[in-house]
Amino acid sequence: MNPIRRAVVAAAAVAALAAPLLASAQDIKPRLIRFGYGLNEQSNQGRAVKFFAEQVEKASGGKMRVRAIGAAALGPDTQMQQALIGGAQEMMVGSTATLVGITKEMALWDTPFLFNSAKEADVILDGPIGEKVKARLQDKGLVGLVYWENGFRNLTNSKRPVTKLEDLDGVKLRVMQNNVFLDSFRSLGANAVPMPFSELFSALETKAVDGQENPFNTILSSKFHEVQKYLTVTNHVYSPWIITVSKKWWDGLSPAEQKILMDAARASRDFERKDTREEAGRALAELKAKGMQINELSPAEAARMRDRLTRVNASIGVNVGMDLWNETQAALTKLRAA
Ligand code: TF8
Repeated sequence: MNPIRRAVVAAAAVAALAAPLLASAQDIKPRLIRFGYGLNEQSNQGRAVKFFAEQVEKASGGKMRVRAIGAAALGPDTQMQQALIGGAQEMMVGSTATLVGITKEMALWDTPFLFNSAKEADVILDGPIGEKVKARLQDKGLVGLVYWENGFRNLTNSKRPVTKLEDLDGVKLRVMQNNVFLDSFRSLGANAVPMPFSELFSALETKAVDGQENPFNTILSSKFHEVQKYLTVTNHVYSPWIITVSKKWWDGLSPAEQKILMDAARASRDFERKDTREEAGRALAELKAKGMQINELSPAEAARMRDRLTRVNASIGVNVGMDLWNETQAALTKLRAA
């Protein structure tokens, strides 16, 4: 073999060896991912979006870049959802509760006292029932990747300590734009008003509303303690967040790119839940130190509230479908017996 021919053969051999590597590198194109969320950068949500962005950039060798846009700068959840459906935005994370207008099955997660613990939430959300509900987003133009923890929700207001049901009479309470929440708090006697989260702080500050309900983490990170005096530990519902992707955009990704996003989403879920639970563990003490007056409900009052709230359950079953409802109840019964 002459030297030139030898070099050509050697080069071909190298190329053949490198081929699979090259092919997979070509499967990952330069992409800019606009990832919107509603809380601020310093929140548990902001930290987890940052973690997700880092994972995606690392796994794609810097080709896929995530531009994290927090504090509802791209609009409240419902507006971002529409941008995803239309393909004007790639990704977001937000409450499942704001998706109910798009996918009615999401209302399952709004059921008061559905889960007794975060552990139960993890098992159901990450299991076949959570998958089934998530899959219903597909024909609406969205792809659901994973559930994160928003957390158990608690009540704050600026009027008076809520120690019994009657204390809620006439309290103007902001709720998420979701009928289960609206019905739940109306049935407790509050004057419930739906409002996007992005308008909440100033509504509390100007006393356009007296109160709201959210997990300890959010009460702290959104500085609601500056405009709310009283906090009642109610844990009335476990609220999930969900990462969603524009299906229009997702369908144009290669399997390698989709895998990078899915893997990063799973890793971010584990990071987020751990981080959120750690923060929730100390947030209550911090809120107290910042001047909030905190009370728990007596067992009798908690039972009265629970009774009122669970009256909405029958209508939730009808709305999400009795099969899904019964399957969930059966799974929880089994889980609690284990
Ligand atoms: C609410 C929710 C919000 C989240 C966030 C904007 O009260 O709990 O905190 O949906 O993603 O609106």
